[in-house]
Amino acid sequence: MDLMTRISDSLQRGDNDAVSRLTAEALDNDLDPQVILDDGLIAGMDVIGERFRIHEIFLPEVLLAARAMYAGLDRIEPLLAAAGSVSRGKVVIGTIQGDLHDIGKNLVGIMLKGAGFQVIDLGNDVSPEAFVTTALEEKAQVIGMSALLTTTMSVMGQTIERLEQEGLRDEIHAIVGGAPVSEDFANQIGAAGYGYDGLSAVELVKRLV
Ligand code: B1M
Repeated sequence: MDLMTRISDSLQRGDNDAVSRLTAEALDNDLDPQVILDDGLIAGMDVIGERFRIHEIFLPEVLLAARAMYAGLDRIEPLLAAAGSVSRGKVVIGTIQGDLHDIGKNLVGIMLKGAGFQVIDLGNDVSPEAFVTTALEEKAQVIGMSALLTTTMSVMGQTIERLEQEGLRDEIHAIVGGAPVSEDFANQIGAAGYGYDGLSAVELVKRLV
């Protein structure tokens, strides 16, 4: 079995020690961190998501898989986030109010740092007020919102409305991403852009700033 399949399988079993060890082994073998991320870690998490959706597994297994995902991410983060010394701009990121999923948001943060942006991470369950107030205080050019739940993704629109009310729409660009989010949805709520994954989020922020 190849290394990427072993990483994916170990993540699905929630075996964080194995994920950490195999990720280190892959890096020692000079495999590209982005490939380890896409073909090992995210591939394993996709299987978990599908099995959870069809009720083949339940929350405890998903939590173990998330812990294993972080064990792998800890290994590759320093390589993905080898940021340049000059800041290209400031981005406030967070997962929107009502939503506790933070793996994808953290990945986007790591990639932005790697591209030389200063990232202020507000964590998860972040209110529209907190996004806007922090962006103002920190003089950030971009607010990056992540959502994984269809039930609460509309809160992203409330952040944009708040920017509008404060007359900040031209100054602070609000971008969105996350599994249930699409380009159409981003246009619908008046976002400055939509990022499909970490790389496209970085490209988007580079264009906006
Ligand atoms: Co939850 N969960 N979960 N979960 N969970 C999903 C999202 C779900 C799709 C599973 C399913 O049914 N198949 C489903 C949502 C259904 C829906 O809304 N229609 C779901 C559910 C229902 C729930 C609970 C409600 C379950 C319950 O309690 N009954 C509950 C909600 C809690 C809450 O938030 N209030 C819940 C809880 C959890 C855990 C805590 C157990 C855990 C999260 C742990 C954590 O994040 N620390 C968890 C997990 C792990 C998942 C799945 C399996 C995996 C998510 C993940 O981390 N993917 C997920 C299934 C799935 O997504 N297929 C699922 C890996 C990650 C790298 O991808 O986050 O998509 P992702 O990020 C990507 C892109 O989307 C993009 O870039 C990233 C890198 O490529 N991206 C951006 C993300 N943010 C971006 C921002 C950008 C740009 C790009 O710009 C700013």
